[in-house]
Amino acid sequence: MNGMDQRPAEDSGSPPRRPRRLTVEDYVRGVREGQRTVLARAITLVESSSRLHEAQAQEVLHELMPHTGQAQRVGITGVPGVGKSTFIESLGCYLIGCGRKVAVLTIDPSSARSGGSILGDKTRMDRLSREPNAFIRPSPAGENLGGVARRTRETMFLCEAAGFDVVLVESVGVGQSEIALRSMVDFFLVLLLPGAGDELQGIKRGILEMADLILVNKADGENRLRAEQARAEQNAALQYLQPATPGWKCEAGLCSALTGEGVAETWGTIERFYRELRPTGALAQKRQGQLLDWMNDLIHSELRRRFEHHRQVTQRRSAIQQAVVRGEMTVVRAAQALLEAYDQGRHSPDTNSQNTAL
Ligand SMILES: Nc1nc2c(ncn2[C@@H]2O[C@H](COP(=O)(O)OP(=O)(O)OP(=O)(O)O)[C@@H](O)[C@H]2O)c(=O)[nH]1
Ligand SMILES: [Mg+2]
Repeated sequence: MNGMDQRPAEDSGSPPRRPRRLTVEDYVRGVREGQRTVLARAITLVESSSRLHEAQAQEVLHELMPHTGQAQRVGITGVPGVGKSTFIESLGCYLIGCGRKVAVLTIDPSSARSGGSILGDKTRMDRLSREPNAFIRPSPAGENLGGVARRTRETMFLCEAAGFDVVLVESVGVGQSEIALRSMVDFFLVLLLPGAGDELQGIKRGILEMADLILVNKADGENRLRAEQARAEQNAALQYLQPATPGWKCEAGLCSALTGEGVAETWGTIERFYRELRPTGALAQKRQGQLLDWMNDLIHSELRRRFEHHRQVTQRRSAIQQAVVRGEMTVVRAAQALLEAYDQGRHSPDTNSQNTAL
């Protein structure tokens, strides 16, 4: 591949005009050649909710599929302000220094509303954003987490096809976004603040149980001692947890994203993860499981959507609900009646079941 070509994919003649529409072949070639403009446009295509774009996006992704999968996929989560972006800046620059090509993505379902994270990340990742071998793409806009996570996942595939060999994904660390993140990366890194208890950090036990590595960040200055205590506590608690990734033992370490201390060691741990899990097939198995889970999730959410919007269902729903709350109908019969209404009307032309939201 030709490295990261910065030139626009279109003719650069002036005066500026609307960019030429790209064909599937244009997208595939441009992405494979590492043309950043084409990569950015391919991501925009993937993020589009227009049916027409969606069909083209799926064609592009299909063509690029054989060229995906070679990157190390690392997810980074933690409460707001723990230092995720600063850590990614530090790790990203370290990796660039090692000759790697680094893509940075985010899952942030709130970004459409606040717009803040985009601005924030641009400044937090100032050094990295100026590196020619780095590519930073903020979270796609989207009203629901499922949609946002799916776009991030497809963007990851595009970046891999464009030759990025490390993909770092940041999640906002609130709500369910870290669970979505966990389902698309190989290695899941949870950052903690020194000194604060789990409750204070809004970290649910479940998140720590999903971690492949826990890092107490901001282990600098007067925080150092508290950070060491927090690490010891985490290591003690980890003794009783099942490994998140079979065959891998999660440990707690220290780092300072600000000074860069612990960043190289962290990457050493991640490299060891790949060294140990690739040959056993555990990594391949994890990725295959993620793909199938994703497919099943899409089917389930689409089936739910179709049911919820189904005309016969919406027509009968209110009466059936009333009957349930008044104790006139058992819950099982009510559910059966609504499912029958769905089945009966499924093939009538006026239902919207043909309009998939996938
Ligand atoms: N002392 C110290 N400060 C840090 C460290 N890492 C990050 N910070 C500071 O903590 C603040 C938040 O850092 P971010 O990197 O934006 O945190 P984040 O987790 O990405 O935050 P959100 O994206 O808002 O969830 C910034 O002011 C950083 O400078 C560290 O290792 N030590
Ligand atoms: Mg951030």
